[in-house]
Amino acid sequence: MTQIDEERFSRDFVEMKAVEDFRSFIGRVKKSVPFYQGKLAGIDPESIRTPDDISRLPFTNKDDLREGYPFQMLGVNMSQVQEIHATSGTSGSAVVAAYTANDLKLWGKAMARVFSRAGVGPDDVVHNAYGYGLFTGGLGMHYAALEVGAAVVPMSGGYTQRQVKMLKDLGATVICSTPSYAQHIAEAMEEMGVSRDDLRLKVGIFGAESWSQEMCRELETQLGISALDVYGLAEIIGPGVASECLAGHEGLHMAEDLFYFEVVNPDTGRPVPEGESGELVLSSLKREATPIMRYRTKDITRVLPGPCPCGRTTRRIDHIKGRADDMFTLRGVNLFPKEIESELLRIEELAPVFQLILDRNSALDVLEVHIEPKDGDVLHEHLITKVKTHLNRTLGINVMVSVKEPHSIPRSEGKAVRLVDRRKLIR
Ligand code: DLL
Repeated sequence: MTQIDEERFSRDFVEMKAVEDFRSFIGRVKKSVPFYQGKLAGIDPESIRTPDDISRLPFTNKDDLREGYPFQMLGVNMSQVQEIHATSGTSGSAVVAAYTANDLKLWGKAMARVFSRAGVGPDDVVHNAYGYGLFTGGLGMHYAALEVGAAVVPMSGGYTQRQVKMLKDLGATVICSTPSYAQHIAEAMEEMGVSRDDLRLKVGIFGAESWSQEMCRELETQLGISALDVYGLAEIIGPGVASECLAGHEGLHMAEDLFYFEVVNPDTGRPVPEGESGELVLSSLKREATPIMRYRTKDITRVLPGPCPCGRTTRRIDHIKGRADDMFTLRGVNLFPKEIESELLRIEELAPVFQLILDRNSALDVLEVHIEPKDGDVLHEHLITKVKTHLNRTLGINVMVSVKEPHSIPRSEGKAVRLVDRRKLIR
């Protein structure tokens, strides 16, 4: 069966199978993971008959995984583990994600679907600029290329001028990186006098961070590609949980036969009606080494209604709006960094980089927006007024604006740090 066939099952079948798979998943994790033995004590797997039954089971959150560091969440013997990844742990201890041989097959399958949705196959050369290492981006894309029979160039991040040279010399048709790093590569191309016509790129597979539609359009124009969004997280599998197809930005197809998903109200934990925004909750139904039940991702999205024109029947989620952690409130307006990115990218005089510094002035949150002019000669006063007025008109917020020297805002080689929250440092 091809990846496409697996994504065209009838909805009734997918939904019936999902509950069945969930039931056996509960039985399995209850036996194999000590953490779930405690958490699921008193719950009979056989009592799980409907999505509503699932929605009443306990959640797992990041603190549970941190407390389980390094191996308490392991559901197999170490002799069965073949690969171990970990999240960076910048805001607490790291979280370990382990894989058995079957888990690596599962990951390959999920990632092959990502590539097949993007039209990538044996004739393609994949330039992989996601970081290789403990981060799952590099190897996830690598396995996808192997699975669909494409040639892969394992660039990893960094050495940006060399990235441009290799893109050109090796005739890459596919680029994989974070969207912010792709922006940096596009900027380097311009400086090196390399145009999109010197490259053979046709598609970009971008994810691991929030990015706006404006950034997507910019990358499509700069690189001459379809820029597709891919979503995932190490705790569940890595990249491959969901991704866009070539139908034209119609949302991200969920691999819902491999990963059970729910969207819940972040305050109450109860499911939201279809189409309403909430927090994505994921269960890695088939994972052996570190299986996770009802994981609170903190990622905010919604289920898109109706079928996709591409013919796949899997449900789709909207682009991730942001992480619940990254949302801030300015005088009553709730905002995610991506919404500010959308607006800044509409201002022509600005380079496509920015940083947001969030601080607290007595009881009120204040936001300073760091921007860079595209052209060093532009009047700073003019830019400051323009950005302030634009953000006030479009988002209804008052911000401070600081114009930085060209090339002084740090460029990202992986996940960009868009928001520096100084309030957290004060607390
Ligand atoms: O970022 C896996 C990945 C690698 C996804 C390459 C796509 C491409 P983690 O490092 O565990 O895994 O970070 C997971 O990144 O909970 C989201 O907050 C964020 N994230 C991932 N993909 C997207 C996306 C990888 N497409 C965390 N849009 C997740 C927005 C994303 N945020």
